[in-house]
Amino acid sequence: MDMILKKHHLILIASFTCCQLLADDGYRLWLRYDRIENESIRADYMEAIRFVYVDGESPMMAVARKELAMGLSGLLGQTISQKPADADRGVYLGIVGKSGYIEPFISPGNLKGLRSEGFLIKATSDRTIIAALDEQGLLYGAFHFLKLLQLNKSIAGISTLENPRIQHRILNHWDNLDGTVERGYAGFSIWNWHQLPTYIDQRYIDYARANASIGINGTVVTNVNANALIFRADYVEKAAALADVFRPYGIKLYLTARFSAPMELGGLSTADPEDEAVKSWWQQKAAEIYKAIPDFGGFLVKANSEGQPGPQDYGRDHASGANMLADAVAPFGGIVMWRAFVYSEETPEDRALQAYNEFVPLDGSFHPNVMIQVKNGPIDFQPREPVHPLFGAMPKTPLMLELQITKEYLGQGTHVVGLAIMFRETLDTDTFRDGKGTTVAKVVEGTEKGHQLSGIAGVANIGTARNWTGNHFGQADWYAFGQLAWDPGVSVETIYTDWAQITFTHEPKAVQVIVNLLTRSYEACVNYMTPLGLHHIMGAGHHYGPAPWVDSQSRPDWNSVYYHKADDRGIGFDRTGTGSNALLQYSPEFRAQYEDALSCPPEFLLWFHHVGWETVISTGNTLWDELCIRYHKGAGEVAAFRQQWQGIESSIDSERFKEVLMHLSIQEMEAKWWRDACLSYFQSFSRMEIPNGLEQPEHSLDYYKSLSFPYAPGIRPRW
Ligand code: GCW
Repeated sequence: MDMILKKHHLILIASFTCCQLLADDGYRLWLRYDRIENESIRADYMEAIRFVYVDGESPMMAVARKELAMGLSGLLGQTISQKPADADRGVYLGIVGKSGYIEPFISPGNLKGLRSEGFLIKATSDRTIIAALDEQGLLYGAFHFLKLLQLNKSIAGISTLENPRIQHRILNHWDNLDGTVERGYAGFSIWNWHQLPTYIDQRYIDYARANASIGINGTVVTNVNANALIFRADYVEKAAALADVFRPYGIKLYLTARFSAPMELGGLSTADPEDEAVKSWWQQKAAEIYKAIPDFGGFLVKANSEGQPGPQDYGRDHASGANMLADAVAPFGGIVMWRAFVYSEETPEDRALQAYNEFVPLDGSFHPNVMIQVKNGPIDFQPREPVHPLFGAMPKTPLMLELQITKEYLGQGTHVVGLAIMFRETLDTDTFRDGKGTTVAKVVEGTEKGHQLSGIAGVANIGTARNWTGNHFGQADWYAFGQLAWDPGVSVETIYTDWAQITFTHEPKAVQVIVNLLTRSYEACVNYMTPLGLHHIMGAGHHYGPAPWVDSQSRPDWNSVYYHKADDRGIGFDRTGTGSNALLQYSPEFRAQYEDALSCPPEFLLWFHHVGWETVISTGNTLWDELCIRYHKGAGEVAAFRQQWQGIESSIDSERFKEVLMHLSIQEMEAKWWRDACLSYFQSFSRMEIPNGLEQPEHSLDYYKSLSFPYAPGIRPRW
C-alpha cells in the first residue's frame, strides 16, 4: 500500500513538473511574462541583459522602468539590476539629445527617419540602446523590446526603427454613465463612475498599460449616444481622475459631447452653434475641463443621427457645429472628431447615400483641429461592406477611420471571428482618389495631402469580464487594432503569429491552429451570415442572430427586407444606375469593378445588384446554388475550427482551453442556425431546391421566425 501511494505521489510530481501549463484566466492578455522555456535562448538574453537602465525620472519613465523590471524578471527568471555598469552588458533607454548614456553609441545615420513617438532599438558590441525623441517613444520602445523577448527573437545585432504611421490611435468606448455598454458583450463598463474619483480600480491601470503596449494613445471613455451629465463639475472631476491614471501611459482622455448640453446642463434655450451664448457656454466648459485635465484630448461627436441632437436642428450644417466646438478647444490644443455616421429621420431612398451627400459639399470648410470620423463602410459595420465612398471624396479634410472591434454584427460575444483580415481589407482598398494606389490607409495617414492630423478609432470590446473581452479570442481583435493603427501595413500573419505566441504558447502546432482560426474565421462568418454582399439581415434591435424576415420596424431602413429586397425574381439591392446609383459616389475606376452584375466580384454582388435566382454568376453557379454553397461552406468551417481546437488541448492551459471550446460550440450551433434560417427564408422566394449533397434546414421557417431574445446583450438605453 505504502509503495503504491509513493509511486502515485511520484507520478503526480513528475506530471506537475513536466507540465508548464499554469492556470490562466486571460486577465494578463498578451502581457504574459512567464519564464522563457527555451534555456539556450534564455541564457543568451541573460548574457546580453545584465542590467537595464532607464534615463529619466518622470512618471512615464517610472512606468517604463517598472515594466522592464517586471517583464525581465519574469521572462528571465531572475531580478535584473537597474544600475548602469559601464563595463558590463546591458540595456539603456534614453532620449536623443538628452541622454549621455546613449549619445556616444548612436550616429545621426541611425536616427534618420525617427519621429515623435517612434523608437530605435540598436545593439552595439556590449549594449542595447533604446532611443527616442520623446518619452512616449521610449515607453513604446520598452514594450517592443519585451515583446521581442516574449517572441524569443534574437536581439544580437538588432537595429530596428519604428514610427507610428497614424497620429491619433484611439479607442471609443460606447460606455454609459450607468455602467451599461452599448453593443458591449464583455460584461459592464470598466469605469465605475459612482466610485470615482476616489476609488481607482486596478483595472484602470492595467487597461492603460495594455493599451500603451500596443501603441494606443487615446481613449474616449463615454458613449457617442452621449449624456450631458459628463460635463457637470463632479463628473469632470471623475474623468480627471481617469486621465491622471492614463497620463503616464501616454494615453489622452477624450469625451463625447452631447450637442444639446448647453440646454440640458447650462439652462440655455438653444444649442444653436451660431448663437453667442451657446458658443461661450462651450468655451467656458472647455476651459473648466482643461483646468481639471490639462492634456484633455477633445470631443467626439455624434450629431443628427439616430435621434441625437445636432446643428441641423437649427438649420446649420455639420461644419458649423464641428467648428464651434473646435474653436472652444483650440486654445488648449484640443481636437474634435465629428462622426459621419449620419442618417436622418426622413426615409431615404438608400441609406448608403446620405453621409456622402451631407459631407462632401463641406469639404474644405472644417477648422484645422477637426477630423471627420468615418465608419469603414457606408451602412453600419456589416460583416462585409465596400469601403465608405467618403474616403475617396474629401481630399481637403483629414478623415479618421472608425472600425468596430466589438462584434455587434459579427457574432457578438461568442463567435471567434478574427477581425484583422477585415481591417486590412478596408485599409488596402484602393479609392483611386489621387489615381491608382490611393488606398484607405493612405487617405487616413493623410501625408499625401499634407494634413496636420491623422487618426483611427476602434469601438472597444472591453468590459468587466475577467479576461476583458468575454471571448478569449476577442483579445486578438483589440491587439490587432493596435498593431494596424500603429502600422496599417503590418501583415495579418505577423499580427496573429505574434499574438498566438505571446498570449498562448510557442508550440508550433498550436500556433498554427490559432493563426488558422483567426485568419479563416472572418470569411467563414461572412459566408454563414451574409454571403455575396447581403447585409443587415440580423435580428432587429439587438442584432443577434438571423432575421431576414424583419419587415415591421418603424423606419423602412431598420428592416431586413429593405436591404435584401428578395422577391420571386431574385435578391439584392440595386445600387447601380438602374437603382439608387450609390455606385456613382465612387471613382470611375472603383465603379468599373462592380458596375456589371456578370463580372461583379461575388463579395459585393448583392450589395450592388438585384440578381435573378437562376442567373449564372461569375463563379459559374446559379445565384441560388452559390448562396446555398456559401452558407454551407461557412457553417462547415466552424465545425472544423472546433475540431482543430480540440486537437491542441495539451498545449493550452485548461481554463482557457475549455472556455474557448464552449464558445466554439456555440458558434458551431449558431452558424448552422444562420444558414438554415436564412436559406429557409430565401427559399420561400426562390422556390428552388437546396442542391444535392447539402444538408436541409433542421427546422421549419416558422420555427426560426418564432425565436425571440428579449434579454440579448448590448442594447442601447435611451437617454
Ligand atoms: O452600429 C450602430 C449601433 C448603435 C450605435 C450606432 C453608432 C452608438 O447599432 O448602437 O450607436 O451604430 O455608431 O452611432
